[in-house]
Amino acid sequence: MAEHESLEFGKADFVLLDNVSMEEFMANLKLRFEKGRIYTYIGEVVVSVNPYRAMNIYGRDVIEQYKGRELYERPPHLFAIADAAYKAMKRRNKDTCIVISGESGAGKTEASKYIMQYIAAITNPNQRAEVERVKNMLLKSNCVLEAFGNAKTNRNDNSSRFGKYMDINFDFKGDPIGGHINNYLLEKSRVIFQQEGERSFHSFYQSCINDGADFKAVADAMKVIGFTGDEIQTVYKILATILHLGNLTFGVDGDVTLIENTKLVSVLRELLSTKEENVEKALLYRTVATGRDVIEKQHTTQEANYGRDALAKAMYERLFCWIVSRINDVIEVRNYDAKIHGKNTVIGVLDIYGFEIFQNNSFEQFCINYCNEKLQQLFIQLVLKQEQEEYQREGIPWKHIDYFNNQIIVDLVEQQHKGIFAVLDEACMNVGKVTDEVFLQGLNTKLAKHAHYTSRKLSPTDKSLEFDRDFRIRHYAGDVVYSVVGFIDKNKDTLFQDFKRLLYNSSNPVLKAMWPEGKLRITEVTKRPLTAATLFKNSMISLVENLASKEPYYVRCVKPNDVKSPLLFEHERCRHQVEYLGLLENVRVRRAGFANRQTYPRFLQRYKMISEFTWPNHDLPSDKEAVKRLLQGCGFDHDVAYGKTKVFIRTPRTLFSLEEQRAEMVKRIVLFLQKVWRGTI
Ligand code: AD9
Ligand code: MG
Repeated sequence: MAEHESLEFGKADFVLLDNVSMEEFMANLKLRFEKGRIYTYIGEVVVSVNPYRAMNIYGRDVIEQYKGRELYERPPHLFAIADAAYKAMKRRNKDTCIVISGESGAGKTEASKYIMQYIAAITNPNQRAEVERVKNMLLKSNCVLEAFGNAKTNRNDNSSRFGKYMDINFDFKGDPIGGHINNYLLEKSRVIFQQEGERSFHSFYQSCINDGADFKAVADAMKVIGFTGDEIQTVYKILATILHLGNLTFGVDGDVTLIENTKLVSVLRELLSTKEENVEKALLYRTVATGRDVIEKQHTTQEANYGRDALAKAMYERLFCWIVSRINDVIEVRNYDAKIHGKNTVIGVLDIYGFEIFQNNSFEQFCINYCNEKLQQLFIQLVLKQEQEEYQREGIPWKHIDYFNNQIIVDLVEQQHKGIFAVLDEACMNVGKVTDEVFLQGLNTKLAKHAHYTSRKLSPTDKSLEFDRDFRIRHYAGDVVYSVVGFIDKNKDTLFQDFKRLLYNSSNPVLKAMWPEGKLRITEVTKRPLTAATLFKNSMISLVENLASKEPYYVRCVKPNDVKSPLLFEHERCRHQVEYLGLLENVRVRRAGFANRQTYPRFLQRYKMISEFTWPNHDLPSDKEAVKRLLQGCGFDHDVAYGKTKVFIRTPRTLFSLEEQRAEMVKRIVLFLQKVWRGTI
């Protein structure tokens, strides 16, 4: 806790509230927001409120103030949590991760960038060239990924439309030597459709309309990262192709489907470096295998429209994934020695799309909100549940603190056989014409009794839900009505093989390389690809496993209002977020709990030198007794509890004091040994 910070700014740590009530929590949050103190702790968790204005708190001078300091020594800041994650990694040789959560527009992406800047600023004191290169790449990658993966939505002008998890690898000196980015489901439908008031991805406007200055910055960043001139040109050709596809219309002449604006075909051919008739053919026909025969089947206009849109979406998604993989190529740990020898630890930074509710919510919102449920579940598991379970297991007196466990909603979505994804996949497996309504009927049958699911059929009087179209989920962060329209198509995510072949046969090698599966003949394409829902679910499960294997640090972002105002603290909006993020429960667990715990042998191993009873060895009946004796001797007995296998230390200060005493002893022992060696003793 940052005691030197004056109380006029409120309490720097919610743990210090006089009473842990919603009123006091909110009063403190508001006071601090109004005084420009946007960060507040709950122990080691940072609660951040989006200031919606430039803050003068991220400069070099501020970085210097946080470098190497302990959390409680300075006012709450993202830099302090970044430093804590960095120190923990360095000191204990442990992988750590920083998980940033909060709803759309709450400030996650900005926070992730400040954290990366901080880590870049405090490392590589010796200015090693390779490390500087890696740092530069990591920072530059943000600009490129935002251009292609972010867009203006009605919730946020710079909304992330993909999930991003970045590992930063460090060598034994603690310098970044590489990294890796995992990206999660891009909202590609935005390429062909945007809700009123929204835009497509920034990249389209930068390449041709009105964001010219940004265009230069992105092109420069791509060059620095190592994209070749040909590659950058291909990127812009793909963007242009997608824009032209948007203008392409189909008509009918008798029973023949045709392209209305034929001039566009030659433009597309030019952009894609492919033969004219191939483009036209791929847009109007698809090759199908019937038994041993391969025939060319003409599209209906509806199918042609579907094919065109699928092509535009797939080209953009493939482009995005290719950009990520090109960035990964240049940031991957290169140094052979660093890979093989010494320790190579990791800090992971997670910045995903936040929970969102729009006028019209579709498959993408469903996936995004499920992703947020998963992260909330991880927070509950690590911060609220396991913590309390450990106290019970260790026999520490503990009064259980209640919280809402959203596992029930996670199950509703992902459970095998009867979860929403399973019902969706089942509907997609059916042969013949499957409609979105059939999927909705499946949900109504399987989930009729679920407390977090409803639809018009199940609640006939609820006029806010449309028959045969809507279902509503009671999420941890609020109710969302989803329209099933498009769920089946988006889940199947079919792209006709003819398009893949078209792109693979391009004479532009960069484009060709993006579509390796285009070399398959239709008769060779037999396996049914995994559905979008299954792929997303699997990627979320492995993401959570990965995060859970690391030591997590949390940033919980709060959005103060819906009008992007730096002045407005909308009480009800904020209260709702504090509630669903479980922040009050977090304070309660933290307050009643202990900052640190260690097994008795481990504790002794580190601190035995500071007590005459334990150094060099103790003769007490057990390690537990020895630890008791040591702590009593230091006067810390009142601040600890003794569990069955571990000692629990309540306040960080006790731990720091132990560390200081240890450092002092180590110094003395070294001096003593030096004297012995020199023969002066
Ligand atoms: V989404 O889930 O990707 O839609 P985020 O990532 O949570 O969302 P983002 O970081 O993009 O939100 O923040 C939204 C906007 O708030 C930014 O574009 C800034 O204008 C503003 N913002 C957020 N954090 C800060 C900050 N620390 N200082 C100043 C900020 N402005
Ligand atoms: Mg974001």
